[in-house]
Amino acid sequence: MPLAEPEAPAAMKPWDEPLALITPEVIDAYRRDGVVYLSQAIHPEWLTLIDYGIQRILNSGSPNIQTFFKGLPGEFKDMVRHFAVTPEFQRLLYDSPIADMIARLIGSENVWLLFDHVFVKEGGYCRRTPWHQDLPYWPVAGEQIASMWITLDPIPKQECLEFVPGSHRRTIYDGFSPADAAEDPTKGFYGKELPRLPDIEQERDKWDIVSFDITPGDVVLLHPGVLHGGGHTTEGRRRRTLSVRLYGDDIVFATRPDSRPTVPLTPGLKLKLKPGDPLRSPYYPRIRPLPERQAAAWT
Ligand SMILES: O=C(O)CCC(=O)C(=O)O
Repeated sequence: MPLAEPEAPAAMKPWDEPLALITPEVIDAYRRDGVVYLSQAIHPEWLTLIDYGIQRILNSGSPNIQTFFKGLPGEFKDMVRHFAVTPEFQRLLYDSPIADMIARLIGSENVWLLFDHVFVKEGGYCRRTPWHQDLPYWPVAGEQIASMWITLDPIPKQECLEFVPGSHRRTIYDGFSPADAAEDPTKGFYGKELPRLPDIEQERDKWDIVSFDITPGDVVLLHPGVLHGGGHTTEGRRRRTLSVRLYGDDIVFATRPDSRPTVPLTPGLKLKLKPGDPLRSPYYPRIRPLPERQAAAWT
């Protein structure tokens, strides 16, 4: 009987050597622009895990599932901080190369999870995620921080998250107010202490806006100070996205205006930390170096 031809080795993909993607050029671009796109950086196995995690959260009745534009055409779901109750996200963060990639990007040996954030746009047309920066919502200051934006579905650049490169080094504006965003996407989250967001969508030609065609496995790394907003999805399209927000050694606790709590809620945190303290709290689990009990689980 003739012997079967040996199978040709599968071609290498960027996700086979994910740390090699974080080149000095990528690190420089991140510092300069606050946004970097990486093609085919995350292995499909990790995408499957994210999918299972998102399904678990959607089925859970969690109080941390919010509906943006609730009751209006184009509403969509936003879910924050499910790491502690989502074993899939624990495996993802502890075992995948995501934290190592961000550690290299931000230049920190230690890495903590600020929170996981899921956006699900499905069931037909879903509205834009309003333009904003993440920084005003978060009680943090420092440089060593990044989110990895991972979308499970193929999407064209006009439906992707959009960015204004370099805006993380300019004004930090107030956030938008989710409850008022349908009427006025620039109405302030806090109100008066921070400058009001510009209406980027109404004057797009005045802004340098970038976005990317996404094939599953592609990711975008974004700085929380960069202006960004998500394109609306069209009929028949589905967009399931996980943003993981990780930070390193130089990130400290910082206060925000008292008029509203920061996002996601961290009751008690400001009684324990004062401005300038390293951001250490059970709200923010250590991811790297791998905690001992996680390493032991592999023995
Ligand atoms: O995916 C989106 O529409 C919003 C994502 C976002 O704002 C973020 O990851 O910070």
